[in-house]
Amino acid sequence: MSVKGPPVLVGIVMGSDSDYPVMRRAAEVLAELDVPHEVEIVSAHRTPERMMAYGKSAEERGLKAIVAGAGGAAHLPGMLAALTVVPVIGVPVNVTALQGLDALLSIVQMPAGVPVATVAIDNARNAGLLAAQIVATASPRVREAMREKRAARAADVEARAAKLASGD
Ligand code: RP5
Repeated sequence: MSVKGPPVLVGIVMGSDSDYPVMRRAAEVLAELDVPHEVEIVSAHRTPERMMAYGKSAEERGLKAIVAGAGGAAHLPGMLAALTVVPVIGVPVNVTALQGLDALLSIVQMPAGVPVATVAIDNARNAGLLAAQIVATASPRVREAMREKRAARAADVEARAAKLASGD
């Protein structure tokens, strides 16, 4: 008997398992916010058919956002964005001699018409947070979880500021 979980709302994909140490941070923050997500390896140049199938089925599978990470020429986010109207957030991964600058430019410089929201090099956590905010537009529960997370972060900074000011 298979137990059906809640529908997956965010897809996290990456070109290679070598991207996973960076991309896992998107999964971590989505787990913290209790947003159902999946993690897949989908390479634009090594498995183009798999990428096509993933992009074409994203909407009907109910995905509300896709976080796509890749290094080097990094065409995965742009190609997925071309295949679906589900918003795509690209994560440039630092895996080459150019330290992620190649991936950053490749992902951020999409020609007009097919946008890819792009976060900083290796900042998969921000990509996860942005995906959660997209989900939150239709989910008061996730919106509240985001607010709580921001408040906790602000309280943490206040505590550090107070500690510094007290000379401890
Ligand atoms: C890209 O090539 C992947 O996204 C990865 O960042 C990079 C290197 O992949 P591996 O050779 O480590 O599998 O497609």
